[in-house]
Amino acid sequence: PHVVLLAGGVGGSTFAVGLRDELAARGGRLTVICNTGDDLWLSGLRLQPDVDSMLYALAGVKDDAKGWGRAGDSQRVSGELREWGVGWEWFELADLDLGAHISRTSWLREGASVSDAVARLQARWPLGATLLPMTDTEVDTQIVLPDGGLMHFQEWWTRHRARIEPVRFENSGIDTALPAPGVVDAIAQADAVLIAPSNPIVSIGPILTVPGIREAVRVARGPVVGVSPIIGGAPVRGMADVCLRVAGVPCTADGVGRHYGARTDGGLLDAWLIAEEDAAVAASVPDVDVRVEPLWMRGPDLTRALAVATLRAAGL
Ligand code: GDP
Ligand code: FO1
Ligand code: CA
Repeated sequence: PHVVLLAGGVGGSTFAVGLRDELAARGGRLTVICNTGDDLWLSGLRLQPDVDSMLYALAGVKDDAKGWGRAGDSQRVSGELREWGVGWEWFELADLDLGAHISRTSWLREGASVSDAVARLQARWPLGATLLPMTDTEVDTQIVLPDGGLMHFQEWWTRHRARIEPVRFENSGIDTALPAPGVVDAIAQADAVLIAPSNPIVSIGPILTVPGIREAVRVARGPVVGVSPIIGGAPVRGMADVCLRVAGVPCTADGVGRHYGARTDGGLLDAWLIAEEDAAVAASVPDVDVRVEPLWMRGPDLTRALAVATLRAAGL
């Protein structure tokens, strides 16, 4: 089967590896549509945190302890940058990772599209999956501050650890952005469309806001199945609790399920996977096949089992 996954960085890429392995064992195919809302310009370089997390995870070179960046990376260059006051002092730009940023930026400056750059980055490794950015347009996520000012999502998270309460999130220019080449076709032709256990607001939110993508998922031929990133009423890691509060969505597994909504009722989901911890309190999501499965991705075996359960919910 051909499966499409909508995903962000840390949670999304962990799930993607298990899914890729399971599909490979079945002779299937995976296309990952990745959030680019986290992307930013820093020190003259274009960074794509979620794309890079996905790339490194699928390539098997991710730092699994951190959940992002390259395994065994070093900090020689950033020590030099710090001496000159270049970059954000709180933001890690490690040496091997910088190789990707410099390569990407040089391709973009030569006129390549974001899709071209993502294709060239992944051509280095046999990922066993096709990685597509959601759009080629720059739609970097900003938080709107109480005084009306803007701050890039990465600064809000990595510097302030989400302790400033945003008024809302904004992706300037997204209303006129187009889905990246191949995105809509992949969704339309997939045997299943899966929504990773990723941040619903700042990872999956921007993907679905690119004009045409939500509609493509709604009318997709295959079933649409989501996995809750919320377990026991809390995010496993990250700041999804703050993001959900800002968006007015309850930080519960069924709250997120209702936020995505039933496909039969103008929403996206045919099935929704929640954890045992949430089964008792989950008021269920109307018109969605809500299934209780182990959602903790603690190690490759559990992650693979979650991929199997998700495919099963999609009838595969
Ligand atoms: P980010 O872009 O790096 O923030 O990563 P994602 O948006 O792809 O994923 C972040 C979400 O992954 C968080 O909301 C976590 O709750 C969720 N997450 C992390 N580990 C797990 C896990 O083991 N199981 C589930 N169900 N969700 C997880
Ligand atoms: N996360 C941090 O918490 N601190 C960092 O200094 C940091 C640097 C960084 C550099 C490149 C990259 O691709 C990712 C990086 N991340 C860092 C991870 C990333 O900012 C976030 O975990 C996710 O984007 C949250 O959605
Ligand atoms: Ca992210």
